Amino acid sequence: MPGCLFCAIAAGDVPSDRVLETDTVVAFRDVNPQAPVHVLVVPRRHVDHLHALPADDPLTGDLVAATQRVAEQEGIAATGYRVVANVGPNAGMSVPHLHLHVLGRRPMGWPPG
Ligand code: DGP
Repeated sequence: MPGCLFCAIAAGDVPSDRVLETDTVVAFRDVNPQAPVHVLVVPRRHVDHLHALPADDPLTGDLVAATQRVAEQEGIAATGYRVVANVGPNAGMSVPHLHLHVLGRRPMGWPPG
């Protein structure tokens, strides 16, 4: 989608610190990390947010698989990690392209802010 930051990152037109790429998904480090591991898992195809992704779309499974691979690669699968998908303004979504935050390597509080 023209003007979309994460479409541009997925296409390689904007640089990022990539940790994983597949045919359908890219994962890169968040520019403003909130934990020692903070990776964004992003579909190459533009989807506005999680609520706009049909549950039976194969991309749903691709995003889950990529998230699991990132956690394994980053060494946080055994100790635990958090996955966050902000959807819309009340959640504080700032980049309107579906992304999963994968956060780890520190204990986290609950409830989130
Ligand atoms: P959200 O608030 O859920 O929409 O999260 C957007 C995240 O994207 C936020 O944690 C900061 C990150 N971010 C914004 N711009 C860039 C960028 O240009 N590069 C990278 N790597 N991350 C970005």
